[in-house]
Amino acid sequence: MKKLITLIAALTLSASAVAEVVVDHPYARAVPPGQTNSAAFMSLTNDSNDEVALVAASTSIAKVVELHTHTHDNGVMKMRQIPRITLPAHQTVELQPGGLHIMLIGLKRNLVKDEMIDLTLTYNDGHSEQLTIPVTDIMAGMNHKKMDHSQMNHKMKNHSSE
Ligand SMILES: [Cu+2]
Repeated sequence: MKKLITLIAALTLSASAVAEVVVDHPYARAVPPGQTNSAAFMSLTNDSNDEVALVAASTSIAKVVELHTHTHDNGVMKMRQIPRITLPAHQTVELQPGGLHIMLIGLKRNLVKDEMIDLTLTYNDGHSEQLTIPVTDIMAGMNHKKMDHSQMNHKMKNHSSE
């Protein structure tokens, strides 16, 4: 009995030594035939006391997977690759259209709405997590987001000139 308790204690310890990142509502964007790139989104919550960073991702359905962010350059939204997505302790970081995302480059086949694909996330402490995520059609949501952004900028400019 004592041995069993020791074993459970050891297992609990080793689990908490690994970064505790909770993945919520992950999904990949469905793409029409002929389009070779897509992206995956999710929210990542770091439940540990230490900062963790997502440093790599991979999937069997794309040749290359990169971590990306968006920047606004004179009203034009551009994507660029970043080496890591930092997850501060006890905070949630959203990967969403128009912001941080996991870029799936060189799709080996179409991504069809409601299918499931594999995605592996690797963190800076060396541990990785294998996910199975759904494919979702999000085109309408993206257009709405762009409109909201332009209205926000306009209002902010008016304020500063008052
Ligand atoms: Cu991208």
